[in-house]
Amino acid sequence: MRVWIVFLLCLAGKALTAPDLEVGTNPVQVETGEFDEAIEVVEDVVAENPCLNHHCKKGKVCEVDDSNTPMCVCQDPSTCPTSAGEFEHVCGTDNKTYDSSCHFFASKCALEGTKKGHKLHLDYIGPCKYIAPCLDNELSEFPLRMRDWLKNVLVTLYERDEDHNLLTEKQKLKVKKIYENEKRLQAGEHSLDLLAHDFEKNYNMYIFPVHWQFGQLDQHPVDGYLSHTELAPLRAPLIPMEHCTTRFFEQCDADADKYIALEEWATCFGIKEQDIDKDLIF
Ligand SMILES: *[C@@H]1O[C@H](CO)[C@@H](O)[C@H](O)[C@H]1NC(C)=O
Ligand SMILES: [Ca+2]
Ligand SMILES: [Ca+2]
Repeated sequence: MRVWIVFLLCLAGKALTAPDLEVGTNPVQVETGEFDEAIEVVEDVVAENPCLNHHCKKGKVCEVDDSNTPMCVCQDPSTCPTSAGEFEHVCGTDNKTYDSSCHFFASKCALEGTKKGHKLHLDYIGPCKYIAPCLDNELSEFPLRMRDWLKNVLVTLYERDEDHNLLTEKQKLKVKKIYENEKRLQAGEHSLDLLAHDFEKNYNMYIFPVHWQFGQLDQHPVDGYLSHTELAPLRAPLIPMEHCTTRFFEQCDADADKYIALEEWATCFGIKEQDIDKDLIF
């Protein structure tokens, strides 16, 4: 549970820059930008080195052609920084271990245009390992823990906020209500029975946290849908710890169009249809 909180604080991004946070060392070091495969920003600035302001997406590097025009070409994996240890390894959806995410994206780039390359994604952080199948009863436990965790993360961000701007003013108002509610289940190890009971009794406290997490992930682009890439910052560190992660998010995509819509997401977390509200994402 503690590890979950640590990496969500990283997801929230700015948290790590706050010097007095006791979040401990984070073994996964996930940044929200880490999995952005799709962003390619090109700026037209005349500079001495045309590559200076030419950004390439992950797996590519800038080179100039004969006419001094910058372009993005696949990075040679051997030019990736040598990884410092196992914790930098990543496992691809091909169940192959890559030395680092740099090696992974460079290898994926080399497959660009092929069906294999299209299907290849970064699956999780750490070397590939055996992941036990997720049983039905375990699958139903997953959202219980995750919801509780999301609520606790928001409360933690709220408590530590002061002037770190971890949350916007509007978000703070929402979390304040949860934080000040005396009936709130305090953070800690709770039995699944208690978590289920609390969800029933204090259902309203869970609505905002579920929406908030969706908004944190739905960034590239902000369109009310989560792509595989947008989900990756949450999924990738979670899979090695929670073996139901993959199955959970697969079944969240109820219409199997490869995107998780807000309605699908909220339903997955047990939010009732009438409480799903895109205006709660801000
Ligand atoms: C993936 O690779 C790991 C380690 O090599 C192995 O233990 C595991 O069984 C593999 N999983 C699948 C689904 O093939
Ligand atoms: Ca999106
Ligand atoms: Ca869908």
